[in-house]
Amino acid sequence: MIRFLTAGESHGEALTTIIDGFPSNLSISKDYFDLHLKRRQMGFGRGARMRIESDEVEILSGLRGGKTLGTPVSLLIRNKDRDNWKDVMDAEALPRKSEKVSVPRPGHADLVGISKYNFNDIRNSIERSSARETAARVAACSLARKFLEGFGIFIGSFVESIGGIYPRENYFDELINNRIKSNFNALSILKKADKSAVRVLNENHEKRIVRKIKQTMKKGNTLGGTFVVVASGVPVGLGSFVQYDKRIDSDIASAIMSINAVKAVEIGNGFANSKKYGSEVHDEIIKNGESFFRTTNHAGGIEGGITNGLPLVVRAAMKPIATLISPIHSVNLSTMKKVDARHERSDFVAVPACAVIAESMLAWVIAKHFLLKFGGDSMEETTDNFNNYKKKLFKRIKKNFSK
Ligand code: EPS
Repeated sequence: MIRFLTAGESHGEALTTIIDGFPSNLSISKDYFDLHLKRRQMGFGRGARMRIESDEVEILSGLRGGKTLGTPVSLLIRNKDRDNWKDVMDAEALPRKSEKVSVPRPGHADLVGISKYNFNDIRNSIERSSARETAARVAACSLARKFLEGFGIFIGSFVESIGGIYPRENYFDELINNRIKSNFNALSILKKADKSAVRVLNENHEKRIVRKIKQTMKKGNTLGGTFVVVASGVPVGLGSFVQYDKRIDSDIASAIMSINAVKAVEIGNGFANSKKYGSEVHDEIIKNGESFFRTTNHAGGIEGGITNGLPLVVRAAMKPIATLISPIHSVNLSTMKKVDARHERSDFVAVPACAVIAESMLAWVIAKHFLLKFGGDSMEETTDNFNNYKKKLFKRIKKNFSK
């Protein structure tokens, strides 16, 4: 079973992660980790922090000569902004008195954090609840992503809407309803989206969104949005219906919902399907040479908690950033009087980054289930297990049901 933990405060020394359980002999380079860290930092509408940071990993353990050893991989990402926060964030010296934060921002973890952990300074909540932590996740999940690529499994994403601005073309519907080509590769979506300042799939849509973000920034407000994550090349049989916690769909929902500010996750055409007839919703089964195929993918690639060989299609919604320059009301905890919520430097929009983080989390979940089914101690053993299954799958079904 693979697992990872992250550690680190937003303005502390660094973020770290320990990743455990990957087989030996998986090739990966520092450049690969850094590429996805860079992709996470993209997107028009981010705050000044993204001009300070240029995230890269320092590989501390678990690799030798560019290959995994099967031992825990540990990675470190330094916070460049740390130099500006030395007095406030020192691990030992007490922060200056004036730095104490006492006005919680509605929608952030400020009030719930100080309530739960019995803090006398909201900064103690802000630091770890910050989405800065997701840089460590993207680094950890890059190992999963690289692992999957070796088996022809690719993951991409695009932003579908920001601030309620959708494209004229319904790309999500195209993925779900139109004939999916068996050689469909999610990397083409990733590459197209990465060319856009807001990770959308067409220029006109990008212009409309950028205009809206600019207007929103002028007003001191923030925006959320929706994005779609796709995984192609996923084999039949990952996940299970035998227990609630073995279903891959529940793992995906949990992993993506765990990303800061994500408030809804939908697999396939989840919400729209609920309004239709069963005959309009379920994806007909067609024999296609030595395999089965579907011409639609309303189920988003999962039936009964198990992958069905079609691309995984997941849509999620991110709420607007909680830190507002033109604030709404809150309470000053020092005076208990009504005040404007405090503003501190933040992003105006982070939906493009959120989509990249969701790609990473999806990679993690797929890799987890892949290794549960095919995992060996080395990449070679894992590959043999996978190839053997793939080669025999259709033949076994045929044999089992032949009279
Ligand atoms: C964040 C607030 C901002 C964001 C940060 C998440 O940071 P700061 O308070 O330093 O301006 O930029 O995101 C990142 C630093 C990052 O790497 O994604 C928050 O409150 O969640």
